Amino acid sequence: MNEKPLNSLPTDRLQNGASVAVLDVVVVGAGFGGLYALYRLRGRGLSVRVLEAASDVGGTWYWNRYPGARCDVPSVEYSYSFSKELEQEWDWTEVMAGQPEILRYANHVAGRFDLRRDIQLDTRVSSAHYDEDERRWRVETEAGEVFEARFCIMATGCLSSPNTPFIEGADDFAGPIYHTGRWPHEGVDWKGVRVGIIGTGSSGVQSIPVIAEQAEHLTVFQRTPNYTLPAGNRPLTDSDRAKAKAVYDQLRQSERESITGFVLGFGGNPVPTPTDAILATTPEERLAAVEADGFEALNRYLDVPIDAEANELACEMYREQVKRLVHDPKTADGLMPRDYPFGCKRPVIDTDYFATFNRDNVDLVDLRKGGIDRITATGIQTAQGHFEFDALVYATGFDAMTGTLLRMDIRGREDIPLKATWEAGPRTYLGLQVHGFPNLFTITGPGSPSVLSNMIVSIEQHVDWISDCIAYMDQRGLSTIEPTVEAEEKWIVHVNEAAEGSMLTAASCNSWYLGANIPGKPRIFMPYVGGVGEYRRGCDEIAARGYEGFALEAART
Ligand code: N01
Repeated sequence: MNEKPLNSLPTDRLQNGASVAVLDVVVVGAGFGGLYALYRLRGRGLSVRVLEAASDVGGTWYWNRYPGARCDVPSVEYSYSFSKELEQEWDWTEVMAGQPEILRYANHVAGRFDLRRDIQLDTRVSSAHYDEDERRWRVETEAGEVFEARFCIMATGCLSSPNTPFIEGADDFAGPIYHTGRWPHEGVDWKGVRVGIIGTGSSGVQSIPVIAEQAEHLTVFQRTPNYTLPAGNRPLTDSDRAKAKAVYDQLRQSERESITGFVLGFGGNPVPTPTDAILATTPEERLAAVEADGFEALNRYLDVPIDAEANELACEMYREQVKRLVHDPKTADGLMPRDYPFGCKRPVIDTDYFATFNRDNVDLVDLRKGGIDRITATGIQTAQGHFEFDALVYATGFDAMTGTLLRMDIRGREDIPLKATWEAGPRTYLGLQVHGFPNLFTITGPGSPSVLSNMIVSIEQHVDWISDCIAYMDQRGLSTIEPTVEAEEKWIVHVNEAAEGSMLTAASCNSWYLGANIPGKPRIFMPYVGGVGEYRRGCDEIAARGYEGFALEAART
């Protein structure tokens, strides 16, 4: 709940009889990005208000409450580093924390640092327009409230607009339809329920084993099998926690300098450094590796991410292990990914995913053998027949990275909409700013490591950079900052070059990184693949050179 009423904002003024809150900074979103932005900017003495559509803080962890939701980064790394006290007082219970625990952590942070008094919940932002005369952002909510601020920070998350594909007849279905990204807070009682689930990305792969345990019957509609690896999750012991707390400083430093923003992998063990070339192995050696280490055998090879032939050998090893785990050969075959490289999509982690298909109450419908025709009142009609259900689950993902920004009416100089500027795909400088949109910042925006990294490490880096930038401007009496066209163009070229030739951009890869999951979305590789450490150094150097590539305007006198 809000602890402070809106009318206690620092400066209000009347406009056409309505009250307008005037602030230094409006932050949109109270997930991990928005919470830290508020903490940091308020600490600089700025007036800040966070506007959040949800009824509480937590962002992605507020919405994604589906059964089995869990982080794919070890909990001691998927946590804030800005407060040593917070690090020491919070006790994670599992190597990879589940959604309820991460949400508790977000709430703890909001309370611990007295953030709630500047967060306005149940407030969906509908538009943000730049007023060139006033050099201010005018942010409006769906309820018609107006905020004006020198700076507007979009902390709206990368995976926050659910993708609900149009399937003919969905409105006719007699039972409930759930989306993993908008799960009911009261949970769902699956006892005695026949469930159909569409989608086998991270959300599907995580929820399928848990729903299967409770439902009478679960049918999985799979369009593309995924490469999913066991999370190796386990409870943390007191000794694990003590060890982690003793080395937090070194751990954070290593994360900041790393490529991905995390240094511990599945099971909380250090990410192994690959040493062998798969192309130099014999079929017998590869088979022996699978026999000894299962999916983990794939971690050994350094040529798999960079060489298509090597990658295909790894895919064969992957399929071999699926065959070993799934008893029914037809189901095993259906679950085997083919025709696209290992590592082209975000790695999925699971707990007992393949074993779930050995249960009597679980069936796979491999949509490659005949797709969904329509949803009926009683189930799903496919080219392979009709399947009857009491409830349906869409685990169909998100309009990633740009979806949430483009659903708002964001307009920059000359009233130009962001939608028009990004018509052919997102354009940013450093994933932080867009030319033509002065003083608008995007936390973990497209063109930054964002979704390729430990999000909290990247969030903290962006917020710190933005906070330092605002301080720099205030110290020098500067009123606006925005990228030059040239700097933005150069950065886009660099982002594209960095991803070229990797599995991430293979022609056969249809990932949400490329926008390929949304019909009509331009196929552009959105995140920056150059690595968290190198990116951070680049951003710091740009700031040290007086914000090279940005145009800064002096305040009007
Ligand atoms: O979404 P997805 P997600 N008919 O887009 C299928 C993060 N995350 O929510 O591959 C039939 O990956 C679609 O099929 P296809 C994480 O970054 C993290 O699972 O397009 N099927 C696919 O199988 C992750 O990468 C965690 O052929 C349809 C699925 O739906 C990201 O969120 C947990 C369809 C969508 O998979 C997104 O994951 C959960 C249709 N019309 C999420 N439309 C962690 O572990 C779509 N599909 C931290």
